This record gives sequence, C-alpha cells and structure tokens, in this order.
Amino acid sequence: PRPIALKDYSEPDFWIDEVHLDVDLAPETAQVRSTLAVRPNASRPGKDSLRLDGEGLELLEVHLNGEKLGPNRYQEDESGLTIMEVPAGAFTLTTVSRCNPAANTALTGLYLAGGIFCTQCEAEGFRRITYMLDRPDVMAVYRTRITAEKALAPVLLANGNCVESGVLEDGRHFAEWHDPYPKPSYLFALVAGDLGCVRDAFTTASGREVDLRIYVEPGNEDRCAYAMDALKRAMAWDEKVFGREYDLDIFMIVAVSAFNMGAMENKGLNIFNDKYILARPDTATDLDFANIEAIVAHEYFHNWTGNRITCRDWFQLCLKEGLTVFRDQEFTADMRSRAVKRIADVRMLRTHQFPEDGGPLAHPVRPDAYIEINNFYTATVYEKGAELVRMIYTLLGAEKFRKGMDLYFTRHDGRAATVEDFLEALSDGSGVDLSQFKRWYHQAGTPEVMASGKWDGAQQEYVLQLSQVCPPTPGQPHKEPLHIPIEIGLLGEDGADLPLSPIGGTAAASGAHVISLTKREQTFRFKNVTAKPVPSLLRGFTAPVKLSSNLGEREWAFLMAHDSDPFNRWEAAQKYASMILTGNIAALSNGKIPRAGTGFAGIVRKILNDPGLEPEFVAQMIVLPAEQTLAQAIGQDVDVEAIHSAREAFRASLAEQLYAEFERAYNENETPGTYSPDAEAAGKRSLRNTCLGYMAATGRADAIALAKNQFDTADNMTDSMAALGVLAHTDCPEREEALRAFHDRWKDDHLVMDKWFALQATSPLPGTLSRVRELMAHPAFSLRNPNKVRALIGSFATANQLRFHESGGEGYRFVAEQVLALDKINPQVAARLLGAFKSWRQFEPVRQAHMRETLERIVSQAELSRDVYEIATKTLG
Ligand code: B3K
Ligand code: ZN
Repeated sequence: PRPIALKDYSEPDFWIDEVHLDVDLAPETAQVRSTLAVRPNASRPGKDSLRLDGEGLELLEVHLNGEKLGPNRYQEDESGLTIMEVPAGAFTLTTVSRCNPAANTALTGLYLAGGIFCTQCEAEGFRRITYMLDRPDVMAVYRTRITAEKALAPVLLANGNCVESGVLEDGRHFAEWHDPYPKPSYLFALVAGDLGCVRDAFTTASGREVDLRIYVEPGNEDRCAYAMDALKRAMAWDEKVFGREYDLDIFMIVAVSAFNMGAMENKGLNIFNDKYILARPDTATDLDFANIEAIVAHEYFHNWTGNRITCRDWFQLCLKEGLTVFRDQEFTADMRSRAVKRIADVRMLRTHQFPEDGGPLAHPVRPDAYIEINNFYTATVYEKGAELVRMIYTLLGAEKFRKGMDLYFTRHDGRAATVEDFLEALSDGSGVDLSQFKRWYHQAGTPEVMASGKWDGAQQEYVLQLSQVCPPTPGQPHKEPLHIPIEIGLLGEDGADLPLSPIGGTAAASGAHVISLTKREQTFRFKNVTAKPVPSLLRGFTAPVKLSSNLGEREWAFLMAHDSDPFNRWEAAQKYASMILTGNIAALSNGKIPRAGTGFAGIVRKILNDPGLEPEFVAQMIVLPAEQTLAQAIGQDVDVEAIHSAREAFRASLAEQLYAEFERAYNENETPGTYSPDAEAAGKRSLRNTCLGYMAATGRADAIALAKNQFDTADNMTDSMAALGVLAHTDCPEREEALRAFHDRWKDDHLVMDKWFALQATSPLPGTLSRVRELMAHPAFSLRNPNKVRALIGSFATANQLRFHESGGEGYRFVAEQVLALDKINPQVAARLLGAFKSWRQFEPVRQAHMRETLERIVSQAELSRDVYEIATKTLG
C-alpha cells in the first residue's frame, strides 16, 4: 500500500453541490440511486473525466444529465468509477448501485447489526454506500429518501429535517430527509430499524425550539435520562461559553450495540455506541455516567467544531478532534471538579499518548503521511491535540481566546479549514503571535524540560534555569525548540504561595505565573524572595512535556502536603510514590529490602483526615501510579513482575500502616438514600471504594468479608463492580461465587456482561489467559461485536500488563491470533488491538524477542488489511 502525503494535497477537479439519495433497504441488498449535482472546479480547468470513489459496490446504471450511459463511457475498478468525456459545464450524474448491509462486518459504510440498519462514514465509509467524491473538502446539501418494509424498519432516519413520509404498497413505507447545511460525505448518516424513542426539547438563546430525540432498542427507554440531561446541559454550555447555538429544528441521537468507536457526530443525527448512552444506577457505574456526559457533549460540540467548520483533508483531523476534546474537557471541568478533571486528563495523556509519542508509532498532531487514515484517530491527534489548544488558551487568556475563537467561527463557517486557518484566526483575533507555537503541530515526540532552581540569598532572588530537548521520532531526527507555557509558583516555608515578581515581567497577583520557554535554554529570575522557596513547576500541567528537576523526595513530600495548585499537589504525590516504588522495584530485583514509605504514609494520613478536601480529589491523591506508568518511568529493560510485586507490596504496606484511617474513610463516605450520579456522590463512592481496595490488599479476612458484604448488598453498579473487582482479583474462595452470582444476574444485559468480561481479563491472578480463552466461547461473546472484543481481549492486552506480558510470550501469541482472525472481520478493530504492542522495545530482552517474533509473524501473512499492515510494519520499525 502507498502512503498518502499532506504535501500532495490538491483541490478536487469537480465540486458536488447537491446529493439526492434514494435508498431502498433490505437486509442483503440495499439499492442506492444517487443523483449528484456536479460542477467543474474553476481553479482546475479542462478536466474531462470525473473520478468517483466507490468500494464494494455493485454498479447497475449510470446516467448523465438524465441520459443512460453505455459501458464505454465509464470504467469501474475496485476503488471507484471514472466517467469519461463529461460536459465542460455543470451536469447531473446518477448512479444506481447495490451493497449488502448484512454481510458488512467491518461496520463502516452501511451495515445491519442487531436488526438495525446503520451507517458509519467517517473517514471513508460513504464510498461503500454509493459513488462519491468522498473527501471532506467537497461539501454538499443532502436529500435522502429511505424506503423499507415497515415491519422490518418502522423508524427511518437521516440527517436534517424530515420533509415527507408515507405508506407504500406491500407493507413498505418511506421517509424523506433534507439537511440544509452543506456537509462533507463523512457526516452523512442513515438509520433504520425498530427503535424506541425518548423525547425532550431545548429552547436556544435566540428562541429556536429544538426537538430532542434519543432512539434506542425498545426496552431501553428507561436508560436514556442521563444522556438527555447531559445533552441539554451541553447545549446551554456551548451558548454560554462559546456563543454557539444549535442550528436545526431537530437533534437526534441513536444508540446501537455494534459500533467501531464511541460515537459519531453526523449532522443532526449522532450515532452512539450504546455503552455511551444507556445508563441506570443498577447497570452503569459512575465512570459510565461521566463518560456519557463527556461523549454526548463532545459529539454535540462537533456541530460547530467539525460540522459547520470541517477539515479540508484528513491531515487536519486535529482541527476538529483536538479542539472538540478541549471543549468537552472544559465542559466536564465546569460540570464537575476542575481539579479532578485535569488529573484524569493528564493521567489519560500519560498512559496512552506518551507511549505512542515515545515509540515506533509516534506521529505529529498533524501527521504528514498515512497509509490508512483510520489508524490516525489516535491519542496524539485527540488528546495531545487538545493539549495544544489548551496551551493556546493558557497563552492567550480566556478573553482573547474567546475573541480568537469568535473570529475562527465567523471566518470559516460553512467551509473546510486547515490548522493554519485556525492558528491565524486565533492569532489575528487575539493579537498574540503563534508562529513558533505552530511547531507543536508538525513536530512529534514528547519534549523533555529540565528545570534547575537556585535561591540566591545575597540578591534575594530565585533563579530558574530551564532547558528543553525533544527526542528523535520516526522520520524526524532533529527538533526545533518549542514555545512551552509553564505556570509556576513558589512556596514559602509554611507551604503558602509567595508573591511572584518576575524580573522583566509583570507581577502575578494570584501567586501563580506563566512563563514562556521558547529557547533551548533560558533563565528566569524572580526578585524579593526573602527565604529559600520550594518551586511548584508546570502547575495545572500547562504543557504536554516530561519535566525533570533538581527536586528531591523532601520537596515532593512538601509539595504533596502543601501545594495550592491541586494538580501539582497530586503530581507531587505521584512523584513521591514513584520514587519509592522505583527504588523498591530495583531492591526486589537485587534481593534488598523494600522501603515501607512511612513518610509517604504520614502525608496520606493527613490527607485522609483533611475535611476540607473533596473526596474524589483525596481518592486521586492516594492511588499509586499504575503499573504501566511505572514501566514508562523505568523506560527500558522493564520487568513486569517486579513492578507488579513491588506495587502490590507497597499497597499492602500502606494499608497496614493506615488500616484504621481507610476503615474510617470507608465508613464516613457512605452515600445512603437514592443514588445520584453527580460528581459529589460519585466522589464519595470513589474514595470509599479506593479505601476498600487498600484494606483488601492486606489480605485480611475482615476486609474480604467487607468486600463480599458490599457486593451482596450494593444497590448500584459502582459499588457492586468495585467489590466484585476486589474479589475477582484476589485469590479467595469468594471469588468464583461472586463472579457466578454477577453473571447469573446480568447474563442477558450485554453492557453489563462487558464489565464482567473486562474484570476477568484484567485479573493479575495466574490462569487469567486461559480464562480469557474460555470466555471467548461464552454465548455473550462474539468477535463480530467490537465492544466484546475490547472488553475481553482489549482489556487483557492493554490493561493487564502482568498477564499480557507473561514471560513465555503466550499472551502475545494469543492476542496476535485474535488480531489475525479479526482482520478478516473488522480491520479497524484488529488494528486497534495490535496497538498493544507499541511499547515492545521497553521490555527486557526475552519479552522483546517474543514480541518481535509475534509482530514478524503478523507482517508475513498474505492479505493483511491496510489497517493492520500499517500498524504492524511501523511497530517493527
Ligand atoms: N469523529 C468520530 C470518530 C470517527 C472515527 C473513524 N475511524 C468520533 C469523534 O471523535 O467524535
Ligand atoms: Zn470527535
């Protein structure tokens, strides 16, 4: 397969202004008559043949300006259709073709799953429905008529407003939809099937009444209330914070059980993986509720950042994704706790994006080449992309950022834009120069910032020396210095912030201050510092970098106890714990005695006893760095067993030292009465369950009994899952009994069964791999359903470091086997799963060899999809 490069972009030879689709649906043949209003692109004159994309279609007829064309006027091949000798001016082109929704297991294009016809067009699925210039810079107005047997598909949906519907002969019926907003083909959607509907309404700031609808499988109507509420809050928030109103009279969400990703922002008709819509206290956890809120908002926010203003080409993906993730993060921060949200987002960035950026799959936020675009819906494009927008926000400040965004919306509304357009609008609207900042978009890799601070007693100055380097990444051996905003504070002896007076800058009233590191090395000075301070650097994680400094354990302990910046307070706890843990990991390998961490435990005790802290923040403060995070911190020759044992031992040691505190916090954070999914109640459950986990880590019988009791009496899924997690990951007699009870209660609920699969796949106990193999034969499991694959195989491969990396390589071979089987069914899901191998070079030599062998075996297979081929070859490097 040949890579596509950004530098080769050129405008299309033709524009398409209107698309009329007439879709006649049956499970095994969907017939599509498509009429396109085509016009030559004046800037590319003289083209007399029109090339349209089309894949897996059976072409029946072609008409040009109403006249049927003979086969000598067009040519078909496996990637499309060329019409020869087209007129010099505008013309209409009609094609009639067929596809087979029931046979479509790749879940891109038009597919039938669980009895529902559904489409997924982003990035290049529309060409599997009909012939089209399937590229985002071609924007057209769509009219869609759907016809189907009424008994099979009583509900017929497409983008925009329903303009006509009616009954036909033979039990058939139709509906016609019209979307007045020009859009690229990837935002097209169609859904048909037997669906229940929950309705509500929203009045926009300018008084438009919007009909809100959530469509679900009949029987699930009682699980939509939270998603609907989140949608209304998102609509109001976007008006208030970004001045953006909804623009159609109807907004629909459809939840389906077979979906390749989380959700899709099709104009006026968002389609969701039902995992991110359906929630009831007894079936969904607090995390599920939070994800629903965030994803409903994310897809809604795309209406402006993605749909009204779309991407010129797929290299610009971060233009809509990074920006929209930033917007949904801000929404969640406003709805819940800003501090906790920042911690969660950085945790996510570090576990998923940093390894990507530091491994063979590293690519810039705006990639410059791809083989398969679906492989680029990555943590780098999404999460690092959001960090770049956040840095711009930090550099501009709220007010100027809003001015820049307003200009972006007015300048580019209705158009397909680029990253340059975005940066120019932000810069023009704010008056802030972003020319050096732009490097962040095309330079891959996580920059490393080194900080060294010194207090100069004689001058009463604090001198901070900063330097930056960015390690080489594939195709980018040399890096230019970046514009890095770094928020800092200085803490006095008592732990309070000192006023900051930068020399050559303006004093910060708040005690926090953002400096711009733009050179490879730079020195910053602060005056009137009368005693030796402890610096708090990169507060709020103002840049996606790895920071190292000359701070030691004592300073981390101090910051963990006192920092007024909640993010850095958490960061200090992580650093402190990580120092102890990496020491203990090394000790374990060398037969030395690990430290008990009494100093760390002492601060945890204070934090647990501080009534002024929100419970969720406390929970975050006391969770130790994950095994994957420790592996990253070690970076090479990683020994997963030593990491697991050291971490478990430290958990147990903390639990022994603080048992009474954990027990008290467990008892005090009960949430009696009616379950509420709000952040406050969820925070209490989170802290309580974190304490339960610690207590159980001691292995004490009373702790296990407490977990068992919680499992037996829980009236909500959060507490039930937390208790089951403890039991399922502990070698105790209650384990199997609890897993069975949970299974028997929920075996008919596909979303809850996914939790049951995932819990077993992430167990650190030996025998996990054979259990996972067994579970693949469970009636609720299917390789055809992406959620099942992610729950069972995906969580084994990406969330069970200990068992995936068994020293004999059996975990690798198992996952590779599934990747190859899946590649025939659903290449996107297969390629995603293969991502589990991306950090293979950081492990010790025996495991590295196994992983290399496994990857080579995959590459040697004939007939790999582009998706898997690209990931496998790039991972091998
Ligand atoms: N835009 C979609 C993702 C499409 C993925 C295509 N492989 C969902 C989102 O980011 O909102
Ligand atoms: Zn998105």
